[in-house]
Amino acid sequence: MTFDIVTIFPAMFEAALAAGVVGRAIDRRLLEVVVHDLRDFTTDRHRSVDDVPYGGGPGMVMKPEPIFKALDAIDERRGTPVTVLLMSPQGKPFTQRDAERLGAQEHVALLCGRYEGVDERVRSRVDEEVSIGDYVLSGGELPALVVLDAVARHVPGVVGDDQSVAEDSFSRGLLDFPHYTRPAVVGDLRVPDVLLSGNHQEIRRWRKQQSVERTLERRPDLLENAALDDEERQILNKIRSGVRAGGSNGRD
Ligand code: 4HQ
Repeated sequence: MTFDIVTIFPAMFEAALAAGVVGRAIDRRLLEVVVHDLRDFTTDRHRSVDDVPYGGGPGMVMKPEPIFKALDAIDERRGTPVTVLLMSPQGKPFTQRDAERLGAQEHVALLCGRYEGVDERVRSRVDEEVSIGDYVLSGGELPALVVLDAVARHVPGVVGDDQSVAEDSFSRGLLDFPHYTRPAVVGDLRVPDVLLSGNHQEIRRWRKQQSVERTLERRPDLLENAALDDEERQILNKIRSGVRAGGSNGRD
């Protein structure tokens, strides 16, 4: 899969793309990521990427022609259709579903705006406008890295165990269960006995219980569309009817 990123701050991508799962996938040629400096597509002496807004008002707007030229160069390089995403707080909230869907595309381009945003006519070349959340950032670069990371994880081979990616609790609409590692006791904080019991049936059941309880407590909205298995459904029904599972003290 290929990603083309259009930005006025290419340096923001260097460390982020070299590290971890994504960095390794690039080394292994499972992903190709090209970062395009928008100023390379300007034609004026000052390499201007922004201008004053028509109609007046504060701030600056990103000029359309450098962006169109960058997208033309990307189309030319890729040869086959490129899905163009614009990072914007006005976009549709980006979800795990979107990450899964976009992971099946061959070529994705990510447009990163700065200032007050891009000239509205840029949207004629955009397939999807996506928001990573309801807060205002200084530019689309961090959102582009978020989207790239979440999408790349769905490209076969990028994450070691693609079974675990497909069955990731979040993909099914549940929050993750609590994790512990050694030592078993730190100060007065103990690892739950069940995890030390070696009873794998009980451990599986406890983790499901924790996932369902946490989701109900912290993100009940997720349960509307969750793909629960029979056991999880049963746990949820039990909690909702006021029955506590053995061992749980209801504190979390
Ligand atoms: N921005 N999700 C403003 C965001 C944003 C978000 C990107 C700031 C675009 C012009 N993008 N620029 N939240 O806040 O995607």
